[in-house]
Amino acid sequence: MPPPPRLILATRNAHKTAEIRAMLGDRFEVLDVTSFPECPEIEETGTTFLENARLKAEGISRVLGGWVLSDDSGLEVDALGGAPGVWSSSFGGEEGNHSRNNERLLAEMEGQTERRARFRCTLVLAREGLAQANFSGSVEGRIIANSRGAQGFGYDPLFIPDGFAQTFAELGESVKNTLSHRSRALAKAIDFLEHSISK
Ligand code: ITT
Repeated sequence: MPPPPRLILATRNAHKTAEIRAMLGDRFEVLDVTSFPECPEIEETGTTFLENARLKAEGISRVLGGWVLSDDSGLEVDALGGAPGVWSSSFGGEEGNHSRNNERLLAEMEGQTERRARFRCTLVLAREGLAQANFSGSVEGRIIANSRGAQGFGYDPLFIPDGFAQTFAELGESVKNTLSHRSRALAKAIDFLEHSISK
């Protein structure tokens, strides 16, 4: 059997890599940019998930050459007019500080009766510096008033998906991967990935 084709993820978020790797199984050799120290930090200057996903996929594939998949994602809260949205990773004031992000979200939602929210994810697949395709997915749910659960990352302890009584952080990766925004976007990408990357 030949080795599986390589797919590089344009992310430094180890949780995204773990989820995507688990969902793709052994179809691809999945690596992320932490395996390539020569990869630059890509500035996310876009105002939409698609723009930022495209910047990351094109920027990394320009440097590494092969097939690169990026993920730009975030949480939209109706009572906050769609915030934190594309700024989800720095909502608490410090990029990637999930506990500060969650503290700010809890503070902003205090006393709010409208708790509806959704996670969104856009994936962009690029090659040689050019985007080839994009895929999006979302999952509806609500924000609770106190953090619950220790699995997952980011806003997972504050988000209960519709149809469930537990947060993503309580449900864990195997359940989350059956219904998350990321899994729904990836399900749409699978055919394209298998047909393009194996050639
Ligand atoms: P890369 O840019 O390196 O991929 P990142 O974490 O900075 O990593 P984003 O810019 O796409 O990625 O920001 C996504 C943020 O949205 C993430 O930091 C979380 O705060 C939130 N988020 C996205 N998907 C999530 C999920 O499945 N569970 C919980 N929070 C999530």
